[in-house]
Amino acid sequence: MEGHGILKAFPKVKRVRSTEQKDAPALKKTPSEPVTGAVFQGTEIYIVPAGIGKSRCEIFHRQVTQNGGQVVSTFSPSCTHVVVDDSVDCKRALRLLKVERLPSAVHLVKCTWLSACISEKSLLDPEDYSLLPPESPTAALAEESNETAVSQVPDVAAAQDPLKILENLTETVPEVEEEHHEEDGVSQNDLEALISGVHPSESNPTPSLAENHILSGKWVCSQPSTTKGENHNKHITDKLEPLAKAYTHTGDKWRALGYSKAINALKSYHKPITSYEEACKIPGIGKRMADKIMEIMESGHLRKLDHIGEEVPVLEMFTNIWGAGARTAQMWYQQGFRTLEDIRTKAVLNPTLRIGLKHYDDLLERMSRSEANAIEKTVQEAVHRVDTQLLVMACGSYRRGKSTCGDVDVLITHPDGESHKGVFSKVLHLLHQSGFLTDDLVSHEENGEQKKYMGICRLPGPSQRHRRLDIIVVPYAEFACALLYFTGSAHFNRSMRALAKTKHMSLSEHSLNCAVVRQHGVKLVAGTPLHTPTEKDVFKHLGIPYREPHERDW
Ligand code: DCP
Ligand code: MG
Ligand code: MN
Repeated sequence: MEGHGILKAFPKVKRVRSTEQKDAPALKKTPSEPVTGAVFQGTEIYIVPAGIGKSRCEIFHRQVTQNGGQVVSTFSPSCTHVVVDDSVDCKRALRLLKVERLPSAVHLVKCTWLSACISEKSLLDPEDYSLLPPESPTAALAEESNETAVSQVPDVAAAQDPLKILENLTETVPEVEEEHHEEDGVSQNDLEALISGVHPSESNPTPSLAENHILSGKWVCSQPSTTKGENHNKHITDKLEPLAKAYTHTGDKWRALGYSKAINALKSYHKPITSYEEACKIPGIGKRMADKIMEIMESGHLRKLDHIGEEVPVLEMFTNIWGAGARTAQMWYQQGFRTLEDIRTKAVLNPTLRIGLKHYDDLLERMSRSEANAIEKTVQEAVHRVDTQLLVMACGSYRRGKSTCGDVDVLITHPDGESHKGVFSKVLHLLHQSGFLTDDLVSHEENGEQKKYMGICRLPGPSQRHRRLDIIVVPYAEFACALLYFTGSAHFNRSMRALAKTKHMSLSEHSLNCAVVRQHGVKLVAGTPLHTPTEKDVFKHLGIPYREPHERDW
């Protein structure tokens, strides 16, 4: 039954939909608790009260539901996660659940997983918090069923992950552990998250802890991406990548994550892998993954690829609509839709999806640098009609020097620190008026003193395509941090933020703060913004060499 995992992921859709429905205000049990985040979206969590205590249980419950998840009052096989107190071992957990073993799709995790998800603001890989020793009944079950089960079995190699080792030397490990040492069983972590809520804009799809911020013993952000070596294991990653993609589309995040971790590890490995033992030794590659790698090495093929479900290409086509994620795509598939024409004529579409569908082909295509430059110039012209002293810069992949760009990311600020105010709406008005902006996706997102626009534009003239355009207007005091953020790459940014954390600092698109106090991964003291007039200052404060934009292309 190879490929079973991919097909099996599908019944989850039902659960996802029922969660969506529960999120709908009319059906919500506790209307006083608005859903403010999406961290736990799609999860159905059972919290085993033993050892956790009532007050902490209630706090966890609130945090999960406030962040789009569902907490159930009894255990059922449809649960995605079962959370137990850190003192509970696997045997006891099964006893408490009154089951002999857990279905392979259910993740049995310590409650530090919940705390860490909340503080990291992302759904972390339960593998890192899993309760199961390799010889546990669940692991044995996974073995029997011949599943990849990357999410189930603790990855032996993970112990050698340099990131983990480094974390042991810094504040990050205590940040997510020992939370039940708090008085009355309520950790500061829980309290802080309760007070602040989880910011919805931080719904980063990639769990940050699980990501490799460290390469060859160094922080990703501290080394130039131009040293990114050749992929010596392309013959293997070429086979694993379609499988990772398939799992992403079917909504099997954990398997997708397991594969992408392995793919990253293989890509940065200094030589072609030649043996099973060698594969196992690489951080990010577990035994099961090593089996797959061996199969590819020996036969030149991966049988699992022959069993990718027929829904996968359909789901991929659906998620290629701007604004449609895996859950929307799965819902449509469940509703019987198979073509874009089905979506256009039969699906219920919000305005954003309608726009995404209308420009389906155009938005899938990356543009040349020269076209990105022409788009920047068009924006700049409008900006300078408002005030010639305004600074306008194309950031993102364009500033990193990529040969093609997925969109154009324009940053606007004013050196006097004041005159950026009011510019946003004037510029958008001018660009709408001239017909350059054709559709608005997110026309006005406030982010502190920063303002963001996401939309679609088209250069004048025949045969021009519609292109994605992002515009941010920022106060000059935040210029360097905003520029750094908007230049990316996203991976580079995550690495830099993780590095800042180890130095009791915090980096955002607004500022670099020092003297940040965190407890159990949660900020207790926001710290003091450092003076960062230029990007170079940010690197200097973090103690790493300055990297030119083209060296940040991780
Ligand atoms: N960014 C981030 N985290 C995200 C998304 C974006 O830090 N989850 C930052 C880094 C990106 C920048 O914003 O470089 C612009 O985002 P884009 O999505 O436009 O990405 P790029 O410009 O890097 O690539 P593309 O050519 O695909 O647009
Ligand atoms: Mg971009
Ligand atoms: Mn962008």
